Amino acid sequence: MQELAIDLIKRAGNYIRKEIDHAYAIEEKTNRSDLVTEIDKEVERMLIKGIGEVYPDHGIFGEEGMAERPKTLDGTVWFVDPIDGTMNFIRQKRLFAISIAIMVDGVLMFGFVYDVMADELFHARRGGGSFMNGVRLARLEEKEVKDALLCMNATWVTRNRRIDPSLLGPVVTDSIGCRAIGAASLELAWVAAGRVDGYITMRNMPWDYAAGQLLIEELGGVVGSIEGTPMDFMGQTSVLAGSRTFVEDVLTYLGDEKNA
Ligand code: 2AM
Ligand code: CA
Repeated sequence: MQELAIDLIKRAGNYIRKEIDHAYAIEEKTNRSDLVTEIDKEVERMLIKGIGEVYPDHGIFGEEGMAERPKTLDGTVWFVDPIDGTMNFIRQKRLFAISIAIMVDGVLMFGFVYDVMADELFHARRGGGSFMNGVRLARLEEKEVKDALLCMNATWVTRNRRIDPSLLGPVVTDSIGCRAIGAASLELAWVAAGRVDGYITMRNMPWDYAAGQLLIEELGGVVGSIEGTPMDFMGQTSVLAGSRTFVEDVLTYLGDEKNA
């Protein structure tokens, strides 16, 4: 499965790099910041076809819905995001990723995040560690918020529909800085690589976070919801990711604020 996933990702990466400078159709999905292009759809079709040829009985959750989604997580299921960070793909032509995770009977077994333009492939295998371009990544450093470089979109500290904007403000204030990439899978991969120390978002789907989650867990880190609950992989969720120390510290901030 790992060999197939990496082969498909590399082929899809070549295709994206070839098409990125050509004209392509862009559509809005739920709102004007939620975009899909014909490249996203074609890459998802390529990935689904490639998986289906070798494993016709595996389920596939693809973001763009090019295959019928499974009803449950029984058996082997693949979470596929053909382009995570479509806005970056369109506007910046960099900092977007192909994200694939493989789950067996509800347990994440493999995760792949491929930064297409940087040619950086992050991969993890349950019990086998996490790697970037084949080089093993180090365990996450345990860091409290005050020593952490955060990764979070400014959306969540301004007026928004999902969280009181005053809750995460103190976390940003006390941290050593705040960055945002705009591609969740890559933000999680950067936590795994120690380039940032934590990632927070209020709005992610399993194909955004599943691969990155395994990358982080294999390095001793924690990925859960902002309420401190485990992921359920069946719908939209918040994500709080980092070393155990970081995650527990953020939960303390949120608890203190809620109880104040
Ligand atoms: P996408 O580019 O694959 O849509 C942007 O901050 C991050 O959030 C990206 O990883 C983006 O993935 C994801 N995202 C954007 N809109 C979303 C939505 N409505 N639900 C879940 N994730 C979303
Ligand atoms: Ca996508």
